[in-house]
Amino acid sequence: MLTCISMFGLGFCGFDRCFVGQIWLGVIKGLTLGGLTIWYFIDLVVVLTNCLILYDRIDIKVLAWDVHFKETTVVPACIICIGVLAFFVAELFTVLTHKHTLKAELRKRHLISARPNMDEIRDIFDKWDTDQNGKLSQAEMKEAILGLGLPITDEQVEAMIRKADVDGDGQLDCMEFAAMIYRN
Ligand SMILES: [Ca+2]
Ligand SMILES: [Ca+2]
Repeated sequence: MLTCISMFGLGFCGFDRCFVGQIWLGVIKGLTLGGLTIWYFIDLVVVLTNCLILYDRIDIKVLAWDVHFKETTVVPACIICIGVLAFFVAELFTVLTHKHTLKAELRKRHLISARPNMDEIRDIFDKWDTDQNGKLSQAEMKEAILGLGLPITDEQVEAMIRKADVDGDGQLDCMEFAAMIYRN
């Protein structure tokens, strides 16, 4: 359970410390936004390391942690930990592969040059933005990428947008789209 809390980022709000009964540490951690994220990462590493190497098998007793785990939960925690890590690595790999393929495909079709300038990118953006609202929605992205003959699922488009969506509105404006192409 602590593995889940930590891995899904809830340690950032202090939920991990609250969960093990350290309410005040949890509240302080939450108020300081995970100790300005540094504390969050240290705790995350402690919990994950504990899961992966089955440290002491049942205890975490470092950095003011004082937790005693039931022996039966150690192995499931390790499995959850490996599973979630594998999921994140797989998702990152898929996104990187798709971004790479997308750019390569655009080049192959001479839609962008080897070093695309902003005009080239804006041309593609305008073509893909079929409702002309200045933003690429998930549906517009998917249609355009499928139009290039690249198979892509809703989940993959969503992950691609999520990685590039700086203002978090769930769509890509021209600058976000350009940054995604340039970052490759
Ligand atoms: Ca649009
Ligand atoms: Ca956006």
